[in-house]
This record gives sequence, structure tokens and C-alpha cells, in this order.
Amino acid sequence: MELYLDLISPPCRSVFLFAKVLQIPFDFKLVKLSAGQQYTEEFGRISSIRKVPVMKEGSFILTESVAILKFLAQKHASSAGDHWYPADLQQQARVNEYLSWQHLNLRIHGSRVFLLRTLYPLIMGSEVPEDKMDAAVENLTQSVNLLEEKFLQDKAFIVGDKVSLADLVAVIELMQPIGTGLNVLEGHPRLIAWRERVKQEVGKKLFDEAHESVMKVNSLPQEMQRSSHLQALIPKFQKVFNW
Ligand SMILES: N[C@@H](CCC(=O)N[C@@H](CS)C(=O)NCC(=O)O)C(=O)O
Repeated sequence: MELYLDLISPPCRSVFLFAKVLQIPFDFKLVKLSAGQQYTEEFGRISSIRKVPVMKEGSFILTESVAILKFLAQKHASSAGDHWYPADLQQQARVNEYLSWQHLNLRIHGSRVFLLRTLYPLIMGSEVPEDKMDAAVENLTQSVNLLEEKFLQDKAFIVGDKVSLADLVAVIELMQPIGTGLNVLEGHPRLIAWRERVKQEVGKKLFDEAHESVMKVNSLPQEMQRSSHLQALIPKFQKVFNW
């Protein structure tokens, strides 16, 4: 199996961590987003969507992190255990409920805060407008509150007493704004304790290794500034901020 990844990306980290936890051997194919490698001809042949993660098994190519995670969970259920993506219909529906919700909530708002706090000035050539930043942080705060009140509640994990794909995907998304220095878990002791439980399930060392680049993301603009491709990449990256 080949996985096309850049660990600065939350969906890539979830796929990377899950493959590692399941001990599935794979070739790590780095697609360095800050160098624009998603736009190369070579990567275009793997995925016309030009986003990571992508999984390739022989001639079978799969995009979309959630589809990849479910595929791996179901394929390896006999060795990995059933809890990551339960066969029980109601429990599976709870995992799906979270995975469906997160795309337009924690994922999108966490990414926006991340991009505004890291790349906006470099790409747009100006400081982040205050109202844009305030709105992004406010939306993210609402998502974090819903994660706690609707999805986690007083349970150990989102589905109950066992960790599932929902927890993994939620925690790696939360780490994106946290990497920029915005502690979105402040004042949320239940979420802090839950994140520790999820880390424990994944393995703390592995979890921290996967988050190395996002935890030093504040050096990303300087790193990009040194790239000889920056001027060509700026118009492509500017589209990201047209929301
Ligand atoms: N829905 C997709 C989202 C993937 C995605 O947005 N990947 C981003 C990194 S987090 C990417 O590759 N962006 C490159 C680009 O837009 O140029 C998934 O869950 O796999």
C-alpha cells in the first residue's frame, strides 16, 4: 500500500496514525503542500482532485480520508478489533454521524483559523482583517462546544466506552489550531481528559511524532518564503482564502 501524505494536514495525520495503529505496512509518499507538490504532473496522475491523503493499493486508488479510514477499518477488522468502526448498526451510525458533521464544522473552522494564523499575511500580502479572524475563531469555538456537549457528553469516547474513528478524526483536527498556539481546549477539562485517552489509545510517542510539523508550524511562512516556487504558488494559494 502507498499513502500520499503531508503530516501538516489533519486528514493525512488521521490516515497515517490509523495505518500505524493497525500495523499496516505502507510506503510513505510525501506530497509537500507548502512546496506545491499537489500541483505536479506526477501527483495529478494519482489524483485529479490534487488533495492529500490518497491511498493506492495496486491499481486501486482511493481519495478522501474518511473513505480511506473506513476502508482500512473494515478490511482489518479481524486484527484491529471492531471498535474503530463498529459493525453494530447503531454504534456505526454514531461514528458516521460525527464523521459527517465534522467536515463543515470542526474541520473547516479549525483549518480556517489555522490558515489565517499561519499563511494569510504571506499569501495575501496584508495582515488578517480583524473581523475575518474574529468570525473564524467564533465559529471554531462553537464547533468545540458542540463536540463536547453533543458528541462527547460524559462518555469516555464519542461512541461510548471504546475509541473509534470519530475520536481519532476529532482529536487530529483540534490539534491544527492548537499548533498555531491557540489553545481551543482551555476551559474544557472533559475534552482535555478525552484527548489524553485518545492519545493513549494511539500511543503517545506515535501521536507526538505525527504532530511534530504542526506543533512547529509558526516557522512555516519563513520556510515558504525561502522556496523558489513561492511566486508561482501564491495565486494558487490565494484561492484558499476566497471564502
Ligand atoms: N475531504 C478531504 C480533504 C482533503 C484536503 O483538504 N486536503 C488538503 C490538506 S488538509 C490538501 O491536500 N490541500 C491541497 C490544496 O488544496 O491545494 C479529505 O478528508 O481527505
